[in-house]
Amino acid sequence: MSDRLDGGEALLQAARDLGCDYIFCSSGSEWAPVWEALVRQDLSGVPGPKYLDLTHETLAVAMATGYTTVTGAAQVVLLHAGAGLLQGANAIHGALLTGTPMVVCSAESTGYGDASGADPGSQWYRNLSVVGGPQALAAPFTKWACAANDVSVVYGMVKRAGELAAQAPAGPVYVNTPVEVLLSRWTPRATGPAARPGVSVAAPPDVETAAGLLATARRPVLAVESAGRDAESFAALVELAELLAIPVVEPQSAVCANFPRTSPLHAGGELGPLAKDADLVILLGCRSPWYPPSAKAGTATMLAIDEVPHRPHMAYQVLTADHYVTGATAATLRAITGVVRAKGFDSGAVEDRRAALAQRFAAADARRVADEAQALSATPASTSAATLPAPSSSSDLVDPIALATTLRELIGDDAVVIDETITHSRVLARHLMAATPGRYGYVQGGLGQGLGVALGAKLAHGDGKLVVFTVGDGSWLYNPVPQGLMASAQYGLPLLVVIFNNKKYLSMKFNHTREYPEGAAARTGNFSYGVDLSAQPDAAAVATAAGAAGFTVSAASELASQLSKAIETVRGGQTAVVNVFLTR
Ligand SMILES: Cc1ncc(C[n+]2csc(CCOP(=O)(O)OP(=O)(O)O)c2C)c(N)n1
Ligand SMILES: [Mg+2]
Repeated sequence: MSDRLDGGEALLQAARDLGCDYIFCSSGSEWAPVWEALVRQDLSGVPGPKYLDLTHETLAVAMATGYTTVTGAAQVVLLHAGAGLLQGANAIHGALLTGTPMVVCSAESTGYGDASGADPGSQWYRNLSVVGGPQALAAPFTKWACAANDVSVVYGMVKRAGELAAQAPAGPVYVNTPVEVLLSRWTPRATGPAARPGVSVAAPPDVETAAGLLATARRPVLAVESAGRDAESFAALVELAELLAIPVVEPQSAVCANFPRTSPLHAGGELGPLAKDADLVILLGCRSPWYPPSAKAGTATMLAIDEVPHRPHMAYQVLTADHYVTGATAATLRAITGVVRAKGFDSGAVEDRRAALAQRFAAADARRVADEAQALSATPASTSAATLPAPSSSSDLVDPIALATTLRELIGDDAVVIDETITHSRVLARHLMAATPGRYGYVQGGLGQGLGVALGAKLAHGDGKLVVFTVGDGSWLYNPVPQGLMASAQYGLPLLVVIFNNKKYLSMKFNHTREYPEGAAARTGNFSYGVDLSAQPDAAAVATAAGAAGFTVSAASELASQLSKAIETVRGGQTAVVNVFLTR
């Protein structure tokens, strides 16, 4: 046996030169050459990516998404053939929606065992081939997909793929690295660290236009979905909004904390009512401001500020923009703020607006506090050991607002919340009151990714940071739960999982009734089709069987004490799954 270098080494060298911290792998028979290269890396002590064996493709891809969401740096994901790629497709599509850069590789065979040289194994001939190659499968849900058809191009193609993934709009790319290619001898040439992506800078005339519109607007409103993913952009938005007293809306389509919910300038989650009376609407990293898409509210001038306003992955998008300012968010906002400061503005009008917005915020916040008090009034703060909890009935189940509020109070300001709830997501966003970048992130795309995203975020944050995963009972069932809990234990990634359990797909019931308000189901109350989850397994028991700690809250009186115990468990290093039964 010789230790000659092959395609596996070329792939690993590309990952090293891309600065990857991790390789997230869901195993397949094509990856022995990479495992060989990793063993050589261990033996030589050469610094390079660490390797994680993950037992489901959704988990592998979603962990990469969670990790990169925190660090910003693209990672490599290895899946198996077309089959593993298809199983990972849901999460790769999610990465495309979130703009998460990553390099996904899987393989095919080029010789099917008839070619001279290494034997790929009969499974590639019998079971694994895909007409058109796996890159054809990957193309619709990646930024770019291609095959490395010769070992001499593996290194260059994977490295360029990583650079391409990081360029705006950032997203997943796919490289097919055939088995025979990975097994071929490789002679390294021209290797070296990859370059960081450049920063796109908005054109000065566009910045001037934007600054002019902002400085003269009487009733501006700004909508933001994702700009706060980057802490610098979050800070730059706060500076601009505070300078001009601009109300900031985080619509339902917002996917992360973008602006402090505690700020008097935070104007909630409904753009329509404010836009209707506005003279200027600013869309900041806001890809879908209206629904229906063409139903723009009001007659305001529309100013879109975004690094890539037209999302190439969207089949249909109506921004209704009058002006585009295209450039990296933080730098663009700072440039606009600079021009506004230099040119001046009507500070009297701005101060009047600031006072009015503060009043509006105080009223909205008083309503929030009242809603919380009412929800919590059904939830005694604690139960003494001597008092047995009353048998649960629907009346003493937990109100979702009480759960969101109690969670906020118990997890502390530093914790991170990854959310995959559906009908409860607005409740959570409103009551979590995220005030800092990274505090809150919503999982985008199909269900089942959240556990992986949360584990990836925990991997990036390391010990000391509490990572909370909030999830609906239906969404939890879409997650690879045993596989995720296995990874949590194996790699020391404890999470607090909180299941918002209404024993149903409530969102499906809402859809059904919206479409058939007077239909047979609405008339009879028979929602046994597509909604009912009463047969779901006991989530706490499943968690316990998989090595986590399981908690069940079926009465409001138990909520705070069980959540506290669960948080202690997580701080002690073990994942805790808290299954909370809700009133709705
Ligand atoms: C992969 C995938 N399959 C199916 C769906 C459709 N879907 C959207 S929401 C939902 C139900 C979610 O149920 P749950 O998490 O309990 O939330 P609730 O509706 O009760 O608030 C389903 C099945 C989806 N979004 N993704
Ligand atoms: Mg549900």
